[in-house]
Amino acid sequence: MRQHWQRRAVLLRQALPGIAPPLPLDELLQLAAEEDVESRLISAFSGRWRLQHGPFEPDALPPLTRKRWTLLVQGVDLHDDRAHALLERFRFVPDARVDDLMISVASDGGGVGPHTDSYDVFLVQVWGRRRWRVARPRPHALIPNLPLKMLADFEPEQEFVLDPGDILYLPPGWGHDGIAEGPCMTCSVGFRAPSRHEFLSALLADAADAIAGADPRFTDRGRAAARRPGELPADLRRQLSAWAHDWRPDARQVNEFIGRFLTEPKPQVWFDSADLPSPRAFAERAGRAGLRLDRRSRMLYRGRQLFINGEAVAADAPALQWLRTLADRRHLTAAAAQQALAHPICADLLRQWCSHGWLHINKA
Ligand SMILES: [Mn+2]
Repeated sequence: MRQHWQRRAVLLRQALPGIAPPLPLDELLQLAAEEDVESRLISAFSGRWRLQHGPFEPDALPPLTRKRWTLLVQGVDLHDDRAHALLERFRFVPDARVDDLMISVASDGGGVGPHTDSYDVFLVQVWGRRRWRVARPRPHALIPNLPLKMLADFEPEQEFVLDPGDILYLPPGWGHDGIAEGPCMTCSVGFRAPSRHEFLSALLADAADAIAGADPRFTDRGRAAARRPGELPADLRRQLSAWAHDWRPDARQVNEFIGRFLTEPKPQVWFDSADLPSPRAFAERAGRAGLRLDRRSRMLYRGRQLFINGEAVAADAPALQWLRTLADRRHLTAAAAQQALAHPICADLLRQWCSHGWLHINKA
């Protein structure tokens, strides 16, 4: 991390020896047929680039024996525990920076063309071989009139052929072009890095909701009759300017918003809620089997603050200890769950989260 992260491309030969696709090809294709799964088909049949958006029925896809196409399935970790388990191997990067696992399957010669991305990526080869050509960041021109952003002037500096188990790391902005050598599957571990615009638009929208309560309105009792009706009144400008300049979120509000913002589930995420179990039944079952976070749950903490799926949570010190453990390990063993449930606040939160579908009792 210290030497390479966000600095340079690195090839990690056999970083995951013996790795297999996290889910078999037919199951990946089934996911691509689902409405709530984001998928794209990119083909370059007879040299013509084409982009299509899913869902795709499996028999609507070209056969793997036909050259030069690739199917990209986004956010597979949200839909499949095995894909989520692969993403979890990258927790040497903080959860707040991890985004998703994309899986691409390609026929011989398939790829998306030379391009750059705004985020770091680990490209994990899980089946077959792929040839990657990469180049350091520099200003690029794009090929006009294509459905994809493709570099017009890509000049590769390094070239690697990845076998299953090999990983290529690329920092943001590096030019790269991956071409399948025979049918292959690649998992892309993607990261998130908020931009100032993204963060401030969300913060300002949140702040706007927060100040909706007591809402003073401009008044101008006793105003003289207007002689120049087109002129912007000075008192109106002064009042609006004062509202703009006097508004400032305090540190507590900003810190709380940061935690909610960074744990906000993706728009397509749905949790399956269930009835709230009785405290006794819950304690008994969770204490026997242990607890695990749902793969879609995002949970972070900072000091005494705790956030889960876009909500800030208040907890006392003994509860916090176990909730932080849950955030770090994403599960509590039966023994740990028993101790956690001994704290009333902790027990109540965990029970609520189970009924929201954010947390599950392990299968005994
Ligand atoms: Mn890319």
